[in-house]
Amino acid sequence: MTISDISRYPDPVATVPTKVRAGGERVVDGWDIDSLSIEGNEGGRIPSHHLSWLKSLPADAPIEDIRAAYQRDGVVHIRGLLPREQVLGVRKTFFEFVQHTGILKEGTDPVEGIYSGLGSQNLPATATIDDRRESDDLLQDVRTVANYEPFIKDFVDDPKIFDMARRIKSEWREPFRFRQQVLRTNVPYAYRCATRVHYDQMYLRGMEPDALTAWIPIGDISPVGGGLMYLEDSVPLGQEIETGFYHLNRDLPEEDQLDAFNVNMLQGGGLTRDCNMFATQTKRRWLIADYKAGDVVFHDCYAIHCSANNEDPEERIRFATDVRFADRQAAFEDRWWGV
Ligand SMILES: O=C(O)CCC(=O)C(=O)O
Ligand SMILES: [Fe+2]
Repeated sequence: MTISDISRYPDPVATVPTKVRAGGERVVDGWDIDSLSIEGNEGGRIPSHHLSWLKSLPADAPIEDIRAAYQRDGVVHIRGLLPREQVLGVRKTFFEFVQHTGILKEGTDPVEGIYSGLGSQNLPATATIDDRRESDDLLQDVRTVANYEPFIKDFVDDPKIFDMARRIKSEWREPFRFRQQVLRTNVPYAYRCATRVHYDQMYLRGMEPDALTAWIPIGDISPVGGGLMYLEDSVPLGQEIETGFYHLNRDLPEEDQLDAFNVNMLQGGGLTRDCNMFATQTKRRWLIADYKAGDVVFHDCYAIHCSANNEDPEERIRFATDVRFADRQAAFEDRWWGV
């Protein structure tokens, strides 16, 4: 018997009632969702009936509205929380920092982050997804170094991000930021290196399931640029799946029970690489957006999300980071403490 990724997990449909939002606009900011073609890591194109728009709120919206959206959806997309020029400045500095690798197209401005094609697979147009091998992550090492650069540290320390996290989680007694953010890059037309379907708590086991993530696009990421996609109404589903893992992991050694990469998990972590199948199986849609530099998306640690392949027609490298917050007075392991 072949064990597919999903068959290893409790069947969510059996226990969590789905609530698919009826209707919704299909054309937003000139993007017609019904003519978009979005491809996951595996499983091919996501049919448009499994796509919908993630609604955004302006940064100066009343905090009650922002909190209500967060509590209802497990995710809130804030437009323009940070000045666009500031975010583009970070993008430019980062791509200048990595330019020596040859990743940028010659003669282009680093702020654009236009891919040179270095290491690309150069397959014929007739190639299918099965012809492609997993792309190498050419920026892995230099990105790790950049994580410690002052221009990144200062950026993630911006009080506007912390302040919004604190206001969304106004019940927290002592909000703090995790000591480490993660920088992520996705070159266009790379395969099987998009973010797998997951919720963050699977990587945060051992701490109270109450962390808040700020996902920050560093540059514009169009709906086909490989930005994060959120599964609608997914917080109860994420909770349900994690409860299933808790039972599945109970017989493992204590250390392994907390491990997001233990024998019960997909190799390399996550629930599945096939976002198309996951949407079908859970009868939910992926919420996508036209992200702009300056936007920040806040999500719950049980909100299920992933990204699609970066198919940006302008060949821009998708660059983003994620920053996490929690209540220092909640029960959690000290591995997450900041200094
Ligand atoms: O940027 C990505 O692709 C992954 C980000 C993510 O999973 C998160 O912010 O929780
Ligand atoms: Fe995540």
